[in-house]
Amino acid sequence: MTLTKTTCPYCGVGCGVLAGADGTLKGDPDHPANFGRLCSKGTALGETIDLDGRLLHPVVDGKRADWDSTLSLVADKFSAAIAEHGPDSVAFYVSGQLLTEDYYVANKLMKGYFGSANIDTNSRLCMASSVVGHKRAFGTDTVPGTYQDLEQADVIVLVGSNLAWCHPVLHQRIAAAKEARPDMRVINIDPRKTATSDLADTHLRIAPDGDVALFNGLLSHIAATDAVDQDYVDAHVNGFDAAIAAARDTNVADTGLTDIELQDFYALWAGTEKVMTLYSQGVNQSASGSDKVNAILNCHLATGRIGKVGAGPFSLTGQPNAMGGREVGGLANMLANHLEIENADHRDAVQSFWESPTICTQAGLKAVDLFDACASGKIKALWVMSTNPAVSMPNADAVADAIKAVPFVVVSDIMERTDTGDLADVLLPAAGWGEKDGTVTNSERRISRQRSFLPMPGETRADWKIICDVAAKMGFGDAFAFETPADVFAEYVALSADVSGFDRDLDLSVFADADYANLIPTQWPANDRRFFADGKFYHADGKAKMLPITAPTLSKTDFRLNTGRNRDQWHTMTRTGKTARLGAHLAEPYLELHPEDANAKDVTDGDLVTVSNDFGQAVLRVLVTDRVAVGQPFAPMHWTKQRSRNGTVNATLAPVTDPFSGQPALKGGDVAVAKFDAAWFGFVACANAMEPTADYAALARTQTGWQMEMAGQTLPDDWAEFTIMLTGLADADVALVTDPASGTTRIAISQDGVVHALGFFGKSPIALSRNTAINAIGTTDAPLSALSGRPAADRPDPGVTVCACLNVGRNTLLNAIAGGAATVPALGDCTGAGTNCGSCKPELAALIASATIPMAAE
Ligand SMILES: Nc1nc2c(c(=O)[nH]1)N[C@H]1C(S)=C(S)[C@@H](COP(=O)(O)OP(=O)(O)OC[C@H]3O[C@@H](n4cnc5c(=O)[nH]c(N)nc54)[C@H](O)[C@@H]3O)O[C@H]1N2
Ligand SMILES: Nc1nc2c(c(=O)[nH]1)N[C@H]1C(S)=C(S)[C@@H](COP(=O)(O)OP(=O)(O)OC[C@H]3O[C@@H](n4cnc5c(=O)[nH]c(N)nc54)[C@H](O)[C@@H]3O)O[C@H]1N2
Ligand code: SF4
Ligand SMILES: [Mo]
Repeated sequence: MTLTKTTCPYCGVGCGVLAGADGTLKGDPDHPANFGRLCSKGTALGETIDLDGRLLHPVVDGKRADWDSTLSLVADKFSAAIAEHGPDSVAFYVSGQLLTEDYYVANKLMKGYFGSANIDTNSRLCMASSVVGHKRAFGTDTVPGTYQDLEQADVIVLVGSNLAWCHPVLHQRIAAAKEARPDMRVINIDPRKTATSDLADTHLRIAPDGDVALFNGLLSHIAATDAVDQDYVDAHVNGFDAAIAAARDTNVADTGLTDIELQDFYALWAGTEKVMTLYSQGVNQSASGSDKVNAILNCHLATGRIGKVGAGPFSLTGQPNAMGGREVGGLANMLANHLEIENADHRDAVQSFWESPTICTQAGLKAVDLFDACASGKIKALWVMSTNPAVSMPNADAVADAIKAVPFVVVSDIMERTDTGDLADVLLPAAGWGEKDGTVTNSERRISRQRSFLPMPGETRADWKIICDVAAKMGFGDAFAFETPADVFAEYVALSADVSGFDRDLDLSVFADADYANLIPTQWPANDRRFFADGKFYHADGKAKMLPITAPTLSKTDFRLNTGRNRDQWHTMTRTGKTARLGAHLAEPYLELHPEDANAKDVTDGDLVTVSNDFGQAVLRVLVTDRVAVGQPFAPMHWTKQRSRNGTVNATLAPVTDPFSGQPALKGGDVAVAKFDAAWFGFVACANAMEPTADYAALARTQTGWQMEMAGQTLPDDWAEFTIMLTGLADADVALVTDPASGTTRIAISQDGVVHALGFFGKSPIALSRNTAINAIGTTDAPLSALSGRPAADRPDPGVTVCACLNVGRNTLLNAIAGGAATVPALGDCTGAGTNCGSCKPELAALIASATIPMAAE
C-alpha cells in the first residue's frame, strides 16, 4: 500500500500524516512539526473518512439537484442581490479549515469582483485578538518564533492554553524536552486546572480575565529590576515610558493570585533570558483579548526577548489553516498578502494585479456584526463554507434565527446534516480531507501540502472549485479559470512577488518555483527564520510599539461560564463524532462544577443542571470537581442539535466582543445554574442511530452502534413503546423487566435472537456498566442476561475509555494501579495506555495521583 504524505486537518500544530486509501494512518517521521508523532484525534483519522452521513450531491430546498442548475441558482441570487441592494448586501462566512487555495479565491471573488469586504471567518472567534495585538505591536501580523524555540526555552509560560488537549503534539514535544532537561520550567496560567496544569511545574489559578493585571504587574517588575534590555528598547521600541506608567497603575490583586505566587512568577520570568510565552483562547476570547495580547508582547519587547532562540511570544493558532487564512486576507478587515484595505496604494496594487473590475474600499462586517446584519434584513444572500455558526457563534439560537431570516442561504459542507446546513436553501457538497488538494500554514508559518489519497465521492467538488464555478456563472470566468489548486497557489505566490515593493513581512518567494506536487513543508520567509531579533519592525518608522494597557474592570457574577474543548472531540463533532473510540472519552455535554456550588444547588455527580440566561439555555450533566473554582463552571463547546437536544452551550453566551478585534468573549458567560428536575433518566444502546428528542439527550457512537443518555420531565406512558419508537425497531421481540422497589425498567429488543437495543430507565441517574450493555448489542446473549447490565465474570468491564488509541478503560487502569503500577510508564507496560500518542498521559498521572478523574456517566 502506497502511503500519501499529507497534513492533519485538525489543529494548528499541522502534523504531517502518512495516509492510505484503506484507512492506514501514521505520523510522518519527516515532518518538522511532529517528526512522526500524532495525537488521539490524528491517530483516529482513518475512522472518520467513511461516507456515513456525507453530503454527496447538491441539495436545493431539501431536494437533490444537479450541479449546473444549482450553480446558476446561486450565481443568480448573488448577482440579483448585488444589483438590487449593492455589494454589501451579500456575505461569505468562511473558515480556518478551508485550504489556502479555497480561501484565496473566496477572498478574490468577494473583494475584487463583488467589491465588498463582507467575508469574515470563524478565525474571528479564534485569532482576531492576536492579529490586533501583533499589528499594534509589530505593525504586522507575525508570529516571531518557531516550534524549535519551545524545546530550547528554559521557561515556558502557557497562558489560557490547554495545550495537552488542544495542541497535543506540541505538548509532547515540550514534555520530551523537559524530560531531557529537567531544569526547564513550565508555568500554566488558567482559572481552571486542566491536563496541561498537570504537566506544569506551577499552575497559577488566575482570576478570569486577570491576565492584563498579571502581565502589567510583570512589566512593572521588569522595569523595577534590571531585566529591561535598554539598548534594544532605545533602538527599536516606541512607547516604553507610557506602557510602564500604565503598568504601574495596575492593581495586581485583580489577578486573584497571592503575593508569593506573583513574586515567584515575576522573578522566574524576569530572570530567565530564554522565556517563551504561549497563549491561546483564554487570552484571545475575551472582551480584553487584544489588550491581553499587548500586555504580553510589552514584556517581551521591554526585555528584547523576541525572535531569539528559545525566547519570544507565541500565539498558538487553533485551526489547521488559521494562519493561511490570515495570509490570504480572509478576515473582513484585511486584503490578501498582509496588505491593508485602508491603504489606497495597497488596494490599487491588488486590484491591478487581479485586473478586477472593483475593489472593496472599507472593512466588511465582522462575524458578530455580520449575523446581526443577517437578522436585521441587510444581508440578502449568505454563503457559509466549512464552519457551523449555528453552534459555534455566541448567542447561537439568535444566530440560527438570523440565518433563517436571510432570503437566500448557501452552505458548503461535507456533511448532509449540520445545525447550520439544516437552515440552508442550498447545500453544496464539498470534498473533504483526504479527497482534496491544497496547502495549509501552521502556527510556525510552515506551509504544508494536504494531498488527496481518496477519490472525490459522489458529486463532491473541492471548495476552491465550487467558488470558481459560481464566479464563472456570474460572468467572471476569466479571472477564475484555475484548473488546479496549483494554479491558485501560483497566482497567490505571484501576487506576493508583485506587491513586494511594499515593506511587509509576508514573503512567499521561497515558493516562487515550487514544485507544488512535491512541495515539502517549508516556512516563510525561509526555514528556521525568526522575526524581530534584529529590531526590524513594520510600523512606518520601522520600530515596534509598546502600548499603555489598562486592566479591565472585572464584573462580578454568581456563575461565570467558562467554555472550551475536550481532548478527543473537534468543535461541532461532525468528524470526530463518527468514531466510537473518540466518543468514549467524554460522551456527554457536561458542566464541571465546584463541590461548593454543587452543594448550594443541591446536585451531585450524574445529576443534570440547566444553565441559562436571557439568551438561552443548555441542559448538562454535572461533574463535581474542584478542578474548577467556585462560581466558575466549565462546559465544552462541542454538542449540537444533531447529538443532543439541549447541549449547545453557546445558546447562553452573550455576543460581547473585544472592542478592537471584534472577537467574542466566549470564555465568560454570565449564567444561572439550577438543578434540572428530571422525572426519569435513561440509557439506551442500539445498533442504529436515534433522534435525540428527550429533554436531555446525548447521542454518541459506540463500537456496536449508538448510545443515548437521556432524561425527561414527563414520564412516557409506556416504556416498551417509547423504546420501540426511539430505536425504530417495530416487529421485534421485546423483553421487559421492572423493579417496582427501585422504580427501574429494563427493556431488550431483539430480532431472530440477536440483541438490537437495550434500554434502562429509572427515577435517578442510571448506574450501569455502559460497556456491558454496548457489548451485548449484536450478540445472541439471552435478552434477560443482557438486561442485567452487569459484566459477566469472564468479560470484565474496562470502564470509560481513558486511552483512546489502545482503547484502555478506567477500570482496567485502576486494577493495574491496585496491582502496583505506580508510574505512567508502568501503567503503559501493563495496559498499553499512553504508549501510542501519549495524549492521555496527564490523565494517567492524575488517575495514579488520586485514583479518581472526572468522567461523565460511568
Ligand atoms: N481536542 C481539540 N483540540 C483542538 C480543538 C478542538 O476542538 N478539540 N480546536 C482547535 C482550535 S480551533 C483552537 S482555537 C484551539 C484552542 O486551544 P485552547 O485555547 O488551548 O483551548 P480552550 O479549551 O478553548 O481554552 C483554553 C483555556 O483557557 C482557559 N481560560 C478561560 N478563561 C481564561 C482567562 O480569563 N484567562 C486565562 N489565562 N485562561 C482562561 C480555559 O479554562 C481553558 O482551559 O484548540 C485547537 N485544538
Ligand atoms: N463556547 C465556545 N464557542 C466557541 C469556541 C470556544 O472556545 N467556546 N471556540 C471558537 C473557535 S476558536 C472556533 S475555531 C470555532 C469553530 O467552530 P466551527 O468552525 O463552527 O466548527 P467545526 O465543527 O470545525 O465546523 C466545520 C464545519 O466544516 C465542515 N467541513 C469539514 N471539512 C470541510 C471541507 O473540506 N469543506 C467544507 N466546505 N466543509 C468542511 C464540517 O463538517 C463542519 O460542519 O468555534 C468557536 N466557538
Ligand atoms: S496535534 Fe493532533 S490534531 Fe493537531 S495536527 Fe497533530 S495530530 Fe492533528
Ligand atoms: Mo479556533
